[in-house]
Amino acid sequence: MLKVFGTMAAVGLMASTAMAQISFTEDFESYADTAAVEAVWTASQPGVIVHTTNAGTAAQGGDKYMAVPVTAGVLSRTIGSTGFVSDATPITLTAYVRGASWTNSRIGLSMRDASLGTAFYAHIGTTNGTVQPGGVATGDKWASRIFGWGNVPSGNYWGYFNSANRVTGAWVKLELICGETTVRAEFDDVNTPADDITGLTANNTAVATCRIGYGVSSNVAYDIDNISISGGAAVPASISDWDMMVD
Ligand SMILES: [Ca+2]
Ligand SMILES: [Ca+2]
Repeated sequence: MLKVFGTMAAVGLMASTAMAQISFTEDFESYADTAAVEAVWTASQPGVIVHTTNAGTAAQGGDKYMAVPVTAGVLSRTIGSTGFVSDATPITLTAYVRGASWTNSRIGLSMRDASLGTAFYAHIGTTNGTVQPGGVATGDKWASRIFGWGNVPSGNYWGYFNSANRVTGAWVKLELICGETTVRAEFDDVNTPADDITGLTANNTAVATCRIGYGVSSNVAYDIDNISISGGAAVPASISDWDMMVD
């Protein structure tokens, strides 16, 4: 059912050039159970990340979500369209997460290239690191990670949301607004400029997939819902064409 909706949305996009290149949302409301989710999403460990109904948690948009246990398993899928990040048309990556407790462990959501991240990805959630750039202890901050932009600090950059400490027992909104030269992190729709990543240069890889989880062992159980990836510029006819445009 969700796939049908996505097709209809794509038709709508084609009718309006002003709309975003990518318009992917997933609230898990249309699925009956975990097996139905896994007919759309690819589970590395089937049955482990569980479709969950818990009426009364609708504050973030619905009462169905995915419960992610302590696991190395992931759910991944294509997002139905592809696009490039640019400063004029950034791609916004959004997830709501909830956990009873948090530790420094790799969890969350990422948007990735067609091969699920070998050349490019952006991620929000938490990380197993304990020190942020500049040597400041992360304490209990949310984390972002970007990989594949030009001029990425250290080639593979972990950022931290400075605006708030991790929250337990409540849904929170994590957002990464990804342009060519600046990636902006927002917590519950509040932007703190200090945690933005600046000075980047163009990437040459299109966003085409997304993934829940990190594929490495995690010691945190959490819930995730209301995923969104939107924005982006049209993908050029070929990467070579794109190189000619930006050089
Ligand atoms: Ca939901
Ligand atoms: Ca920020």
